Amino acid sequence: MGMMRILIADDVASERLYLAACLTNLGHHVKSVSSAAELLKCYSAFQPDLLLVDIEMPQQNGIELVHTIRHQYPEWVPVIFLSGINDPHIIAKAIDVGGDDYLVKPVNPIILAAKMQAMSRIAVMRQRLEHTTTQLQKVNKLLLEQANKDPLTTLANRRYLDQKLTEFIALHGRNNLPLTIILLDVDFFKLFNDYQGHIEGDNCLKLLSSCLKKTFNRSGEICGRYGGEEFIILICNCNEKQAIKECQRLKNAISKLAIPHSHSLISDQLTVSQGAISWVPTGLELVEHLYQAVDTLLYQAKDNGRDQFVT
Ligand code: GH3
Ligand code: MG
Ligand code: MG
Ligand code: MG
Ligand code: MG
Repeated sequence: MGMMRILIADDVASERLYLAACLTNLGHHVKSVSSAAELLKCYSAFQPDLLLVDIEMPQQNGIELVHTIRHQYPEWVPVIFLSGINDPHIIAKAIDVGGDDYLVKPVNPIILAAKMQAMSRIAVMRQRLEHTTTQLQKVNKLLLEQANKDPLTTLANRRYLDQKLTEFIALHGRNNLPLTIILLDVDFFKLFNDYQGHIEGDNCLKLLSSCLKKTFNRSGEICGRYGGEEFIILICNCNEKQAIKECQRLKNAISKLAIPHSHSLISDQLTVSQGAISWVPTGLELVEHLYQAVDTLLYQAKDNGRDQFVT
């Protein structure tokens, strides 16, 4: 059995001395006080693993004291009541306010030692449970982050985009606000990979992603990786006129990156094509249909010669 920090409250000095002696003998660290008020005063600083509380004390009695503690401190510390009264109703009441056990005085030292063992066992199990819960919460948080993130670019992934788009459709539908979806596809990226290699290709996607993140970092703007070398930007409260500006802004930002592309058929640096749709949702739109619509515009941009956008 491990050492416990035990806090005793009893108004009778001889009782305190007797209990303290028994518990110190068992190897515990003991502090004793003579009233409820005193116990409350040193409670936080002492950080007890166990409370031994006398029921009959002047001013605040033990039951009231434990009632206060159970309401004031969220973390559970085991409480054993001590009393000269062997009355079933008082025992029931003591357990009801949050006591874990009840010993009738005079306390037999062998029984006291056995009770300490039981309490220490429960305390250990409780610590393990708390530890496990904390670990699970951490894992949960990590998994949730991973579930929504594309590992290569650390942008939002398709799953998160779908979820946000569904949310935005409902929200904009309700508020009669325009929503914009931009779909971006890198031009001649297969040729980029073929001539500069896949590693360079990956680096290029990372560069593009951080550029997207910087370009669309205001609230109500979300960019994510739709798949492969295709990215989506969702812009809240954005109509077609504004969407044209956003597409132009993105085109400029990517042109400023000036990523060399030795085998592009239209430029000596990396370019992208974009399709964008802007509309006021009814709230009933299906994500799949919207992607199809914006994809059609993207392919018009490709057909028209790439390095441009179609809205
Ligand atoms: P287009 O202008 O018509 O879009 O031509 P494209 O070559 O970009 O189009 P295509 O769809 O034929 O090729 C896309 C390429 O993107 C093919 C694929 O190897 C590459 N790609 C997709 N995902 C990744 C990735 O994670 N890393 C790298 N390096 N390449 C990728
Ligand atoms: Mg007393
Ligand atoms: Mg593509
Ligand atoms: Mg492409
Ligand atoms: Mg293609």
